[in-house]
Amino acid sequence: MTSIFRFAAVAVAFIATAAHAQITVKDAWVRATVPQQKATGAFMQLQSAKDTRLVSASSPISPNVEVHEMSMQDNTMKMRQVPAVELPAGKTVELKPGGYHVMLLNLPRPIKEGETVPLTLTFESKAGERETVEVQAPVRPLNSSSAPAEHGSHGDKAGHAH
Ligand SMILES: [Cu+2]
Repeated sequence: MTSIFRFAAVAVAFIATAAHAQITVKDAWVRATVPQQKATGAFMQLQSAKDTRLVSASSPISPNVEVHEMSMQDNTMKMRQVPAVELPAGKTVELKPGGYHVMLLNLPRPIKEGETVPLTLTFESKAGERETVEVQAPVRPLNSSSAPAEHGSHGDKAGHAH
């Protein structure tokens, strides 16, 4: 069962792989949002045959798309915009929850599981050559990640009753 499922997942990954010879995008996905949530992240694995860097991204579903990095600082998850994500030749760089991600901001509507989000990624080489890669990223549910579990309602309140 597991191997069949895995095979299906690989097939999807191949379809999602950009057709460009130099840069490969695998396993792209976007995290679903809940109503009122105006931003979400897109995640993927990037690999390039030559040194390059991811400098920007865009999507028809969001007027503001930024490249972000999340990191732990003083026990708090901090998120900031970065000018680029370096892609050393041949090395797989993962955009994942808790690390680099493509941030989709000011969403006009919720993004639901089962949708596909088109993304255009722009890469720039050291020589300043730009190229774009189109990706169709499926939307996955909110809880599908290896991100730290959110702290919900922990039963920390020990009662004072006897
Ligand atoms: Cu972000």
